[in-house]
Amino acid sequence: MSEASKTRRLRELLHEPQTTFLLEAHSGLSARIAQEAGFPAIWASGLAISAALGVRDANEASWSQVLDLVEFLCDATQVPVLLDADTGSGNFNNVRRLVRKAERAGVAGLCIEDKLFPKKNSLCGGGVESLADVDEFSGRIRAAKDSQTDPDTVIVARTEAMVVGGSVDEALHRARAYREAGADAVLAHSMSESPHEVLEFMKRWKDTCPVVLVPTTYASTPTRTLEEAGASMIIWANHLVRASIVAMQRTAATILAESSVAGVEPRIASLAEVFRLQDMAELERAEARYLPERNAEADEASTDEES
Ligand code: SPV
Ligand code: MG
Repeated sequence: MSEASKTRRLRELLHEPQTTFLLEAHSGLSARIAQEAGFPAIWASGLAISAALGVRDANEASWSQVLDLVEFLCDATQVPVLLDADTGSGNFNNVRRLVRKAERAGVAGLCIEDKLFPKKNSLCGGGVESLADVDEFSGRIRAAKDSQTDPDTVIVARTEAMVVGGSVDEALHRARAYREAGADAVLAHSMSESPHEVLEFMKRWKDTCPVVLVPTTYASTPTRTLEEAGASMIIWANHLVRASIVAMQRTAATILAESSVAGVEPRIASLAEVFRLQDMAELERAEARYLPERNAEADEASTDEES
């Protein structure tokens, strides 16, 4: 799918009557796995990407390092990628550059949150962070919309009001301002274990514009409840990286304990599966098409002549 059709597809998904589910990816490989599982779009999660890079989700990886990696996700898949663009890495001016570069990397949408650079992951505790001023953040959203070169690139404005202990009123006030600034959708984030505040948000928001939810802390809420509340998109934000952590920890411990890889073989992907996911078959077809045909007898003869 071309970059233009990916942006169009993400926009369509946002406006479809049914809820769309996005799964986190943090590498080309995990993006391909999410796509193969059937997810129609991918969340390029800041938490998962930084964890995979071995750094904290606190803008320790620079935005350009993140984009270099996200380009692999986009290249590896045909479904649209929604980039977790954190705060936009600064003020309106940084957002403008980020949006243009992200489009070139192949992302179909950017989600920008109303915190200040550098931010920390919303769920990690460790002190409440301050929110951006509403007007300043609205300027970031306006700048994002003015900078996109593809009219279909989706800009999601994420409010962290409820994450930092603010009220649903505050979240609604902010979301309305961001919508007026041009956001295509809003993400109402919450770190409550109960869906209560996001459900109240949804009820009062009505259908002003599409709403994206991230049910990580309220994961036990039936998905149906969030669908019925009108969520346009639901992001499962960190589950592939978490799955891979457990698999790698178990595998590493077993190999060390047994001083052998024999015991883990049946429980890990075969090399054939690795090659399939990398699409080695396509490279073989391309070699047959583009490399000069190799003639074994002629090769042998030339080796004889040389010796
Ligand atoms: C992420 O996946 O990086 C997110 C969602 O921003 S959360 O971790 O809930 O903040
Ligand atoms: Mg994030």
